[in-house]
Amino acid sequence: MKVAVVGATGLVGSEMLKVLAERNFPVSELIPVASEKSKGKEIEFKGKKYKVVTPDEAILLKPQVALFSAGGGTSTTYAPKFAEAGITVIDNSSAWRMDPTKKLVVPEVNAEDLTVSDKIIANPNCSTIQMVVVLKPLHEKYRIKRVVVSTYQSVTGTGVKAVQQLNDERAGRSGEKAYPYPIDLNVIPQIDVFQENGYTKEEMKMIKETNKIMGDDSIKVTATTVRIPVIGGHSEAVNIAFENEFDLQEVRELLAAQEGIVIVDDPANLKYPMPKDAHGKDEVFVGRIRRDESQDKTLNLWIVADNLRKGAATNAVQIAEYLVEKNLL
Ligand code: A2P
Ligand code: 11C
Repeated sequence: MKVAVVGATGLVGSEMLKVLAERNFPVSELIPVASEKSKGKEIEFKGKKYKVVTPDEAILLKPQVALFSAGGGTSTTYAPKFAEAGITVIDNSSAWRMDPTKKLVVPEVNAEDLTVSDKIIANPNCSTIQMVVVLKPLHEKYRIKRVVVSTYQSVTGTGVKAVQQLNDERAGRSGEKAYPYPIDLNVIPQIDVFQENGYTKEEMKMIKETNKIMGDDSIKVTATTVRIPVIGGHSEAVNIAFENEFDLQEVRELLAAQEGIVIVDDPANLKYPMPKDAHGKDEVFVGRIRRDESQDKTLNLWIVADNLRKGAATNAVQIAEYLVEKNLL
């Protein structure tokens, strides 16, 4: 299968290449795509070298599927052009996520919604993906009324420039800034831009995308999203209020049975998920599972995942795998 990766020189794009190779996605020919400035640059994939092309050139090469992670602008302009050429686009930007005509997919939650006529499929925001994988089996069993989430997000979510800022600050070098404040030895309670309601765009994504993916607008979600000086992944403290009573042991069993979740929850031995351990992994790690003793039918837990993996590249590749498996390309 001819596969294009649009944004192949970027942080998420290069992770997509790694994930495609690791999971042995049936790639017969890779088409790495980036901006005009990267044209001709060589990208290695499974021991072969491929030359970077522009999006217009990629369309002419007729891949069957294109994984996009080149920013919202590129997706807005090019995803429809790829789709018109019969290429299925899996788009990691926020450009199409809330478009009612487009599916927003986390395979463990709503892959069954996909049909052969979905030509632009949206990949959700990283913080949303790792949370809904956990919410899904719990909602099915106990019905979720409300979710209160606070995030602790890796600088890799911002891109190369932010990783550079953290490394520069740690090394005492000056350099370009991705954030308006120092990130090393600091915590910044702002991810993306502020909206009129006082929430950030990242917080509103977590709210709206969760409702859309879960297919249930009755789930109330509120979020505080925070950037921390960490590289390996995003962490989330999540408080979940249910309509029905739950049993802690059963919660553990439900989560353990959910594909893609690994439980790391052994307080006696100081075992809990941390971004250092999630780094480079495809799974969502869950721990600190305990009752909220201040309120009935309410659970607290801690979720960690590599935001470039399950939060972006892995989820996109899993969507592609599903399309192949179900013959939907
Ligand atoms: P390039 O390296 O040529 O700028 P990141 O999010 O890590 O900054 O990466 C963004 C990715 O999107 C890069 O691969 C970048 O390519 C790519 N990109 C940016 N603008 C365009 C564009 N107009 N067309 C195609 N790819 C683009
Ligand atoms: C962050 N969640 O950590 C963002 C990055 O909508 O895909 C991903 C933004 C998105 O900064």
